[in-house]
Amino acid sequence: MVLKLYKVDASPPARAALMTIEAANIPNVELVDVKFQEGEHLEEEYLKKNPQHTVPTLEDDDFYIWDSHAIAVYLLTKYSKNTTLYPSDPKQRAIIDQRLHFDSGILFPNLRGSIEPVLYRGEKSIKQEALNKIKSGYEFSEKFLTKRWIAGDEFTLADIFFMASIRSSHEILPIDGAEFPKLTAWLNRCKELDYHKKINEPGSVQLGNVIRSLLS
Ligand SMILES: N[C@@H](CCC(=O)N[C@@H](CS)C(=O)NCC(=O)O)C(=O)O
Repeated sequence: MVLKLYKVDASPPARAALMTIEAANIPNVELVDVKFQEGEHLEEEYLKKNPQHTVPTLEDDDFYIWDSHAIAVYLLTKYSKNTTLYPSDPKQRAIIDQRLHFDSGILFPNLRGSIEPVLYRGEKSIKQEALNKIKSGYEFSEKFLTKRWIAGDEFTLADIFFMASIRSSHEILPIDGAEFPKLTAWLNRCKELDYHKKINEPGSVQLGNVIRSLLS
């Protein structure tokens, strides 16, 4: 078995996949850095693996899968069957899936939409409308946090994905602790985790620094 994860450290979805691998103790995953600046993700060799040219992409022998959410669920169901990160109980799983779709459809796209004009189109500021969308993601997340973790009493895959997108968004629009007390307390709990310290914090700061360096 050869498992390879193609990633970029500043990428929130790549960090979510990396943290899933750490949280579930999935061994022997070779990490491959994709040279974004040099356009490596647009080269033929990468496009054969993932025609959508996104990171992360997972290679499992001759099988390729991309989208961080699909990668995480694949890894957990294949290599970590009894994990509490993604329990088999239909209702628990449905809540986690709802949160994952929220990340995939709202949290991460709102972050990506806010920084893409700066990263790729030379814009020198982030539009207020884009910041409002990020804030709306914080508002919904605050409402989801009726218990300790994003999908209930237990730490799950949902927390890993929200950690990646929300900690990164915090670099662009700092979370106001008075306005979002539950979200702030939850993020502080996440900050205690080893893989947050090792993977998510430095990657988020790296992303923030790149954006700040491009803003006027
Ligand atoms: N929904 C995808 C989003 C992946 C994504 O947009 N990744 C960005 C980096 S953060 C990327 O690869 N951008 C390069 C491109 O789209 O060409 C996932 O969760 O994996």
